[in-house]
Amino acid sequence: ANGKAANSFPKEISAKANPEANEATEIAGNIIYHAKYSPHFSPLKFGPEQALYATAESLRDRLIQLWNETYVHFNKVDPKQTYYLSMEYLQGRALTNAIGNLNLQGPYADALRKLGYELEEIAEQEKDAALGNGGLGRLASCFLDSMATLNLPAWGYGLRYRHGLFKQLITKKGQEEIAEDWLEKFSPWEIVRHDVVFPVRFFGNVQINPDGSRKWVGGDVVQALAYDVPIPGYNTKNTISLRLWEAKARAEDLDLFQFNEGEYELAAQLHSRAQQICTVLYPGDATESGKLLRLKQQFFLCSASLQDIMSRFKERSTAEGSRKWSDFPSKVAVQMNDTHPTLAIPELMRLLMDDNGLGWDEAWDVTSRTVAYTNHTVLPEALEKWSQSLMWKLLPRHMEIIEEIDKRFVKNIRDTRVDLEDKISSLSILDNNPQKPVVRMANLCVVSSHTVNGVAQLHSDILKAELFADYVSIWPNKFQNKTNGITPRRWLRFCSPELSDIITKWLKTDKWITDLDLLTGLRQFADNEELQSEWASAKAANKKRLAHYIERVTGVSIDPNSLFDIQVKRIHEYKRQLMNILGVVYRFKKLKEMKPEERKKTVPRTVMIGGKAFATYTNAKRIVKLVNDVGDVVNSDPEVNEYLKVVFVPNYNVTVAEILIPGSELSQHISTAGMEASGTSNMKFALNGCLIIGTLDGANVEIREEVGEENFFLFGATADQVPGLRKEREDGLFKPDPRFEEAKQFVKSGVFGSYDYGPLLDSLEGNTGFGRGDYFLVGYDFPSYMDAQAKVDEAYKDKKRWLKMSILSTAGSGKFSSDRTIAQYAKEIWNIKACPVP
Ligand code: GPQ
Repeated sequence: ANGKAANSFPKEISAKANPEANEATEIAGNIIYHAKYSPHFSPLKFGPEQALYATAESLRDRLIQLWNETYVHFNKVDPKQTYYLSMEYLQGRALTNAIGNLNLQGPYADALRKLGYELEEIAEQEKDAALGNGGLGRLASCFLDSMATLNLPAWGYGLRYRHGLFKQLITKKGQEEIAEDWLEKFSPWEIVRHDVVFPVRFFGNVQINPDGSRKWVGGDVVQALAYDVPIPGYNTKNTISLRLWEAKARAEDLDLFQFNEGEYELAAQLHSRAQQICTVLYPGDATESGKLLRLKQQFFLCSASLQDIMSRFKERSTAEGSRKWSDFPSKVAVQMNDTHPTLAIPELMRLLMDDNGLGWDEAWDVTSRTVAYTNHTVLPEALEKWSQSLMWKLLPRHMEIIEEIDKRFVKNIRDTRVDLEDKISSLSILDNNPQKPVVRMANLCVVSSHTVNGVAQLHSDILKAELFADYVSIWPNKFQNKTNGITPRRWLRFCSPELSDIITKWLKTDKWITDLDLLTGLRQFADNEELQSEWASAKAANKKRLAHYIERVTGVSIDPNSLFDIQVKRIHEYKRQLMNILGVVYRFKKLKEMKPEERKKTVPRTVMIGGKAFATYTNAKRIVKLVNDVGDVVNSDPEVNEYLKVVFVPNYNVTVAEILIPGSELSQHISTAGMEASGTSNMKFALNGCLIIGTLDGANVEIREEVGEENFFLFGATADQVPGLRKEREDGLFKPDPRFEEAKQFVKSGVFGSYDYGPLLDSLEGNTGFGRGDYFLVGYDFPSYMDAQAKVDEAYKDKKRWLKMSILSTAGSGKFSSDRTIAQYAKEIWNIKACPVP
């Protein structure tokens, strides 16, 4: 609080009674109204937390108004509408974003000041909505922002997990996970729709009716209840919806008889089973019960969403008169975010046939013209395969339908493509391997969708050349690329207002916020000294803010004049945080060996690494531990710590990203080529004038093309070299670089403590014993990585050159707006048009 009236309840402000009433006064009055009449806390107190909820509710009033207007307008125009089905959304905080999208920063800041608070301070009270794991979930959230901003008739569907992504604690043991609870108090952003409830069945059996039709009966029925999160577009009235389903048992599912017998757990069995469905994001699926729960979640999302979509279609049909199911694909597009919502396919078939009386051919035609699939990975372990027996148990009718889809597909290939005979076993949906019969979800998606897309050009090319090559020969026009994007509102305008204002000043317009290609207009000023000095001071301010944050959360003080080098993303061996930290270890060793006057000539660096490791991913956790151990030793070394600091940034999430990215100067996107489908943080960093050191992987390829190769620190093997290099390695032909050996040896020597890094380092060795023979080619790429790092140091010494590269990086980032991505989906996959609220 700014020392004024904070914490005690302010006097009521009435806009009417005040002749000087302006927007800020009105907002302040509204905030107080909510604090008083939508109370969530004991009366009389108005601390920062009370202020946050009341402020959010005052905004929610506006959002509900806009949401209603949008809904009424869509209903009236009845355009074709897209439904984005995703098991994950990484929304982050909503307050600053909503205020910014509605362009109310000034009035809200003034209003809160009247009440004794700074807007930033209030915004910081909000918890992240972390209903996702990483890139895939954040992409879905950026897409929603763009859909609303482009006035597209589109909605998101997801699950209302009680516990989102775990909170990461760093202790002596390394990473520890604790449950996060974004709904601990409540979320001011969701609106429960008590009238939107659908039954979702699990288990049971298939009943065959006298007329031969089939019906799924019995089993457990759980209610899906809708919660809507309003998604405002930027500078438009259009406000769309993220509809999150919550699982609820019915009252009659509580067995009162058993309860009165004292059998409380038994009595509430169905209640607790229903409750489990939305309890946690991505439950561990190593066990059978974990697998079952995850499959239930997936089906729950698909069934509830499709029932909702179909009932809206029917409602609008009645309004219009007669409309047939064959019109469904001209009114509805369903996008599946990876294979997680694949069950939408058999569920739509089932609802059309069993509940609405369509025949197979008609239902298939409707379904396959409605659904499209986005692939986000080529890693075999991430391609979903569900056990057939589990599926038969949980979803018997869907398994019948999947078998029939597969049977017809295989017959069609046999009849028309003799050349593919020996490919049938890999093309088919069911893998009937007697050891472990499974359903291959990606195959079901490809066979059933009208369009399949990858998420960066290189990734889409690999999909066509490898993973889906034989399908391409069957359906050459089914496959597309849609390079990912990020919303420039959250990832530049709101997270770095300083840099945004400079851009607006030099471009003489703020239109770049919705037309990001305008950033190319900065190129002509890249050498301009005035711009460079403004640019440098905005960066310096962001670096200072970042340094404060790091000091606050880790206790490590870092030098804002050092080069800020950041790698933040999920911890995964293919992303190669291990290469980064081994590079740091080598740098540390060399600094130790230098004479003091030699050290003075080096470029001081602060290396920040952050990210969460999946709870059961042992090697990823060892990497987290190593980064922390290296940091402890380096940061407390009086000879070296002026020139090198190493910080593990705990609990990386959307909000932390909003602090790190604006303050970054170099960021690392160093995955083994061919393994990162796209990456999206690379785009956020580049947009914020941060230079990239990276491989030719995912969207790095396109970023380098856009910003210019002289502004990108490239190294490493290319995707097409990787298989050959792995083979060479297996054949014992790999000669390790001495720097690589030295770095590993240094870790083994115990300088960084007594933790046993043996198993982690062994994963980088040959093809026998431990590990996978350096499957990720850390050893192969290490020397070129170190050479590229040396070039970074050289470039940083020349401040003007670095600033120019930084400006050109931002100037070349226009392509990576999610507005561009979504406009392409709308035109080339969904066939939908903007529907702006007048
Ligand atoms: N991605 Cl399959 C995820 O974050 N989770 C997943 O389950 C899968 C993919 C990422 C992918 O690794 C990144 O390269 C992409 O940039 C991101 O999806 C969005 O497409």
